[in-house]
Amino acid sequence: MDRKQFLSRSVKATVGTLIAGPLFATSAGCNSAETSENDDTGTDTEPEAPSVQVVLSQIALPYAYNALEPAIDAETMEIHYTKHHAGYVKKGNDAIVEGGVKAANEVELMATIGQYGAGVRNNVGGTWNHNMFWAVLAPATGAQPTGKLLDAINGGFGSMDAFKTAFTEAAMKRFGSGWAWLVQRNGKLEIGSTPNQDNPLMDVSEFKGTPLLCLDVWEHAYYLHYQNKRNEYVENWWTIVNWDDVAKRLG
Ligand code: MN3
Repeated sequence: MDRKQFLSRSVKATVGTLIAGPLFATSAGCNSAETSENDDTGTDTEPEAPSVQVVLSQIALPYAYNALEPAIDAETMEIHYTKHHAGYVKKGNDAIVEGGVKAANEVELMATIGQYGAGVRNNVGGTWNHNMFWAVLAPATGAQPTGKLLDAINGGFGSMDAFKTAFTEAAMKRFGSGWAWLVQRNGKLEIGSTPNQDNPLMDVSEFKGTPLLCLDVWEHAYYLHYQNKRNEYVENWWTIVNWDDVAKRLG
């Protein structure tokens, strides 16, 4: 097909993708030019399958920077959200373009992330993990898990206290930077941790499952207020877990 036809098809494919998937911003992939060169029958009018590329975005913080005090101080929250997290989003989008990533959304990308470089893995993970982290936190209310979530925790770990002990241990034992996770896998709850910005949705992760709760144990998440005392950070963090959000993630 000639260039004019190609451009026309690309625009149609892009519009179709945007209508079909409003939750994810998309753009036509550059590779379709190469695959289209030998496809000039001149008779087909169907648009080619859209070649989509995920665009990362940062969720709006669902509360004020100081809303999680005293567990997490406002300055830490602001730097964490506007510098660290925003940085992963920007670098992730750059890495996606440079790496020629082809995936319709972040979850699909993480399932195939092993085929891309460290820039994609670290920054896509950093984007997704923090978006989840903000969502599973909320100003302290004293609320505790109830209903189906509480049953699952009791069934998986024996008691709420035993669950918190095991999760805290995973957070404390993660050497260096990383994340602690509660996941659901094959109908069961499991606790584990991942290094750097890996997560349990990644094909390269040794610990896999559907994330229900996550805890950032990078020093940037707590060092300003807690310095080296990760244990105090984790202990206070329990007071700001948004159990309603965690319960919604339970399958
Ligand atoms: Mn972080």
